[in-house]
Amino acid sequence: MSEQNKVDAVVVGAGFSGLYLLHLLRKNGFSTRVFERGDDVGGTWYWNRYPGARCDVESMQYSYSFDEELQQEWRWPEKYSSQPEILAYLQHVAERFDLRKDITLETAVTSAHYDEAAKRWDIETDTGEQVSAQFFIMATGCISTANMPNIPNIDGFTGNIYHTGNWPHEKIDFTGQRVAVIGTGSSAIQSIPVIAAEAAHLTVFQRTPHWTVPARNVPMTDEYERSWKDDYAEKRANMRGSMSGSLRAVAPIDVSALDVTDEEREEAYRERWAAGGMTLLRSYNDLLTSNEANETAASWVRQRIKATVNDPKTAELLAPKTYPLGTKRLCLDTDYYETYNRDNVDLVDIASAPIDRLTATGLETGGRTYEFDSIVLATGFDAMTGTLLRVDIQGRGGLTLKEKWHAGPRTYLGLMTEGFPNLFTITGPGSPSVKSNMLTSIEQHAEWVTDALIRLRDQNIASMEAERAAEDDWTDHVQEVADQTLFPKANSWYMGANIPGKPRLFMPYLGGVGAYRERCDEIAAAGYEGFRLEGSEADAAAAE
Ligand code: N01
Repeated sequence: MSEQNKVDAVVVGAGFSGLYLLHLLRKNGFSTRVFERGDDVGGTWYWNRYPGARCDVESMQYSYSFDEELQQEWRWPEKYSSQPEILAYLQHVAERFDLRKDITLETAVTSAHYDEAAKRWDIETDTGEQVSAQFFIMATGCISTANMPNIPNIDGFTGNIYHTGNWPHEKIDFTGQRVAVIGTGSSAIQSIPVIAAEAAHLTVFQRTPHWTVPARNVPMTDEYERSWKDDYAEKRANMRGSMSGSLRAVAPIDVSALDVTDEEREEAYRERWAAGGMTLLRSYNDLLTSNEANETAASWVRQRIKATVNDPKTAELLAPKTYPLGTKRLCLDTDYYETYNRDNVDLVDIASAPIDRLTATGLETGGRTYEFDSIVLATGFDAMTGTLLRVDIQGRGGLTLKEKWHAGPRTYLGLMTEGFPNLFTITGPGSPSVKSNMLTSIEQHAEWVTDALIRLRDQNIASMEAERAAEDDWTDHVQEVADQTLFPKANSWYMGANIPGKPRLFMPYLGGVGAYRERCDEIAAAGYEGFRLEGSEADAAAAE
């Protein structure tokens, strides 16, 4: 096997996680290869190019913090960056840190089998390449496998059909077209106003209304940029120690929503609605733990919907009623509700009558046939585990990750799983991941894993593996924390509930980014408590 094919680490994915890992591992002397299935770097921001795609975490916070010059020099044009802007940033990072030479594009890892005797991973790609690596790191993101809905005759539609998570690279021009959007999650809520402005007619098919609040995106001002850049060190430190990995525009009020007067609540919700962003969800300390408290905010938002949407029937359909505010991922929008006041936009409820089938020229539902030129599937992702389980990963004794996780993912800290030594998952299930600012969590994971690898090398340790007891305790802890909240009440992708047959359990860790980081650091400081560390077979034989 050539030197190029025998490396210290293989990383899968060249998005935010993979790029930073490559930088860190190489800097610390680990030979590393990154495989990326896209034909460029960018991960999520390479694939999700749908109209209106934009990050709903502020750019000053949704950016790398590891390089002071980079964070000072890079200029974000808007408060919330659009997909092309974020992709350009990632391409810049790849060039700036000379990362491309170790990234193999248009190449998906198809299998990774652990060789117990050699304590190494044998990895294969869809281009037939075979690589041996001591460490195998899945940096594949949490929402990277598109969910294709099982609508009958989906291949029978002869018009254009797109999935938001796998959007063509050329501009799609909907001018003059009759367009359908299926789904009303974050991707739909961002794309609907943009498509509506272009298309002759847009019909939105909604199964469940999602909660959305205004983003209030604005051009970046010099003053705002300076307020971050002048104080980045402290602000980033506060982000790392915070609950969500980001700082809120308006501070949370640390009392119950039920312990204030109606007027105070009205004032608090109004202020946060005006400020925009996720901040409304943290107005009071029990909005995500008490049904009654949550309902005060939920009914307030329903009133906003009614006040915005002219047609009462449409407004009623758009108002979520079946799950608490924020327990499916809260969406951030620009003129979402206003879009339903346009003459060329209709909303069709498919909760009461599902889509029966696609036809060659449209779709049938509720006894009616609709004709379209283009259909946009905004139907989400097989989140958190879908991409990990798509790869044939076999650990000790030939156990597959699919078998191991048949009843749901089991991890220690979301970083490792027992039976799969030297396999790390970046922002894996059981870590704060999607319940945090991904950038804060990605940097923490990449740094923790790199530190662990350095320690293993320094101490001549060949393999690291989660212990069963530690994994069981952590997996139980993740569920216990989730069960103290309202999150399990929603049929969300956090719960795996959007994918037929997927085990239903809450996958991200809700204990908070700061507390989680502390726990990871304590565990490392205690000599990787809960992990089994083993020398090589050769060392063991020599010691006998
Ligand atoms: O996917 P979703 P998404 N028939 O799963 C519907 C992140 N993100 O791509 O709710 C009919 O949220 C489904 O209906 P229901 C963010 O974390 C971030 O929008 O299951 N409908 C739902 O309405 C987000 O949460 C950003 O009843 C079907 C929709 O499709 C995550 O990605 C932007 C169906 C899917 O909504 C995923 O968001 C975009 C079927 N068979 C995304 N199957 C930003 O940073 C599914 N649906 C801004």
